[in-house]
Amino acid sequence: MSAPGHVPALTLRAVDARLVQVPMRRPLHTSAGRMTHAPLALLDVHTEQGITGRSYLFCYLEPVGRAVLALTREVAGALVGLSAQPAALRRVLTARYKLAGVGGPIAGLLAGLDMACWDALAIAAQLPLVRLLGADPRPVPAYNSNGLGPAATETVAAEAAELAAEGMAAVKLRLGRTVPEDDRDAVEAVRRALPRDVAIMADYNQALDLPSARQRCGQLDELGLTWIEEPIRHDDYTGAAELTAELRTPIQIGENFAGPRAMSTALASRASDLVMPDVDRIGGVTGWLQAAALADVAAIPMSNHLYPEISTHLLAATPTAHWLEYVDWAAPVLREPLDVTTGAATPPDRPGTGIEWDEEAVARYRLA
Ligand code: SMN
Ligand code: MG
Repeated sequence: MSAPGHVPALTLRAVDARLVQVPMRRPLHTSAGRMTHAPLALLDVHTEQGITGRSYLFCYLEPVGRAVLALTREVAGALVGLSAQPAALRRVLTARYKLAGVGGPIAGLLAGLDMACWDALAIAAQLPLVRLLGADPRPVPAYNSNGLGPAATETVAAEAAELAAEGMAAVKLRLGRTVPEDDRDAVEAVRRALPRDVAIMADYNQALDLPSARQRCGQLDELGLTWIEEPIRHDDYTGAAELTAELRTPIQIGENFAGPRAMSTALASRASDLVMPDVDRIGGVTGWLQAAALADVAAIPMSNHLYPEISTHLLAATPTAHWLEYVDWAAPVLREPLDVTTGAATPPDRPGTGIEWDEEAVARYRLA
């Protein structure tokens, strides 16, 4: 083995993809639908140097997971013998998919391979990813984003109290009930059910049009929410900018930024007070670093969307890091799930991202 910090050149030997469907401990219920299982595509990038990098992609729907698998298996042969440096691989893949367009599952595949290659590089350097990125591990406050769908007020208040008792510094409620006052009641009930120092975020998942967003977000504006997320369609930056200017409560968007350019456009439109890119949709570790630079230049606090395991490394290396979104969906297939019981997440002191599969669990939940 070479000395820690020395990164040998890595060459791709094989790329494997598997699809698992993991039951969620608390189903995800949003204004856009209900999910009880998380379809995860697990990627393993093997190198000639004997190092394997790993990542997973949250695929939302089983058929999307199957599409990622088909794409990965189709391209795998062509990748053998190529450089595993993320920038080199990205050049090859963006050329290959230029006509098809790098979006949807193809963009996911590129991001997943980017994450796995960064993992392999960090393992080769015998450093946690955060250190390879030039930062020190540091705790970032974490909010519990499991559960808390738009259910009855008492149900939501009781679930919020349970989640807060797991040690988290904040929880996120999903809003978008038919009757606006029901959303407001839910926020107020959760506020009463939680200790003062536990923060509350709220997410509409794009449920509203601009006039109703004005009215409904206005009704919540005095309740001390940490942010209101995606009140309107994700790509209406002009409408979001109006809400951002009008409301006291910070507006949060970003899980749907398809790459750093989309985020740059949103920032130029002053669409939000806060951003929360998703490491898959923003373009892997490489896309995240570009997004982090944009957020730093614009002085905008930046959180993550999903993928808490790798995001804890990325946020520790993000100048304007804000909150870590924690969901436990991948935990059942991981050998060492992320520890967030202190209300904050610190990157684990292991080489790479720390993602390793619990193969018994993978076999149990495997679909393809
Ligand atoms: C969300 C939506 C869909 C899947 C996972 C999570 C939500 C969030 O918008 O921000 O957590
Ligand atoms: Mg959201």
